[in-house]
Amino acid sequence: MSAYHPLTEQEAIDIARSLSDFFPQDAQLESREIGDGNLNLVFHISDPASGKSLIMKQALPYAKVVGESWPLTLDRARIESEALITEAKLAPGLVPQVYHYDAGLALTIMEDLSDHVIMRRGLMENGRYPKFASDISDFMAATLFYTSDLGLNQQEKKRKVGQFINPELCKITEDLIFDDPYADSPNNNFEAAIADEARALQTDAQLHLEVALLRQKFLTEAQALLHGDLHTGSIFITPESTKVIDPEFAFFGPIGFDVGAVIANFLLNYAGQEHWSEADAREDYREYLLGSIVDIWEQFEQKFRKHWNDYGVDRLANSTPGYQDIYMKRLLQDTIGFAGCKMVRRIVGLSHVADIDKIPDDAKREKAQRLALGIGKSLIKLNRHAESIQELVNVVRKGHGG
Ligand code: SR1
Ligand code: MG
Repeated sequence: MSAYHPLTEQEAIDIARSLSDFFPQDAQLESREIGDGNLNLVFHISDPASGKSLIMKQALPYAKVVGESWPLTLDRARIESEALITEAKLAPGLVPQVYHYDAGLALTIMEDLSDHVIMRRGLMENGRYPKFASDISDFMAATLFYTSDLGLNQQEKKRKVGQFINPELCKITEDLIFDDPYADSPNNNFEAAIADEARALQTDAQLHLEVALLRQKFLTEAQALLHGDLHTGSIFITPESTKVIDPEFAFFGPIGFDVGAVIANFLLNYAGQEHWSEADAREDYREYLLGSIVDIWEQFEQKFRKHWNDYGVDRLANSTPGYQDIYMKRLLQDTIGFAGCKMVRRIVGLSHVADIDKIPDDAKREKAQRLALGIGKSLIKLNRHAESIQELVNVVRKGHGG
């Protein structure tokens, strides 16, 4: 096992060469550090002659987005590589292939997906992805069902809960999503133009009650192995293919947290469509996004129920009339609540999304931020009362006077 130190581009090449048979012996390898996320180094290693390439992702011992003052466990690299291997078994073809994991260097070597684009970027360019709802619902239904007590032997599941204990990464979520936005926290980051809205979040007792209840679920409900950070920056996409990346936040938590993450990031992009000047084009794309959200939820629900009906392992859950319907309704409610929390944090919390931050016009950006906050708050307040995904759609339409 190698001793930990952050790699240079040249060292990444040396490691790539030592991988037996991946590159031709005499390859002239090129290396570029391309990491633009919040936490890690990412090296792209390629051989222009053979066209072969791979990705090396190395955890840093601190959060890159803040600096060395925020130390962070290297164990997240193990969690990520083990989650990717689990997900590849349950949802084949929907995650990058892991070639090698080096625990000492906190380094995962995996398939290069440069022929795909990061979905956040794709949606910002108003791309449409006809296979996405089907692919992401396949991914979520399989990974979440077969790691829950419904689809996995319960003794085995408890051992897996131990394997994926991830306290430091969970704390980031507990603070940045479920606490800071509702307090006068130094971690918060919002524009002066929406200071009134940001301050109002700190005194909204009805909102605080719902967020506290959702936070309790995140803290205590080991329902299934989550991806844990399933936003559109964690998805590589083409119109024909979907690959889910970056499960370093994986742990056993409430299923709605993953489903809500996907929906929240579609809605953040929805709010970001303020950048258009032609109303027809803007509303047309928004309809595409809303239609996708409904498809994602409906396909997820239908596939999760099918896994359950065909392969459920829990006798009482399988055979008790009404149980499955109550379970699925709670998943929908959790999904809506967590989606709302994830929208709010991206507007007033530490880490934002480009869909909104990159709108150059100040007034349009402010309008998008207020829209996202309004939708997020309404979803949080709706969550425990929701009966159908249509209620989420109604909240969104109402949010901008539709
Ligand atoms: C300090 S890390 C900030 C955010 O980046 C990740 O993608 C997670 O969403 C985390 O909350
Ligand atoms: Mg990430």
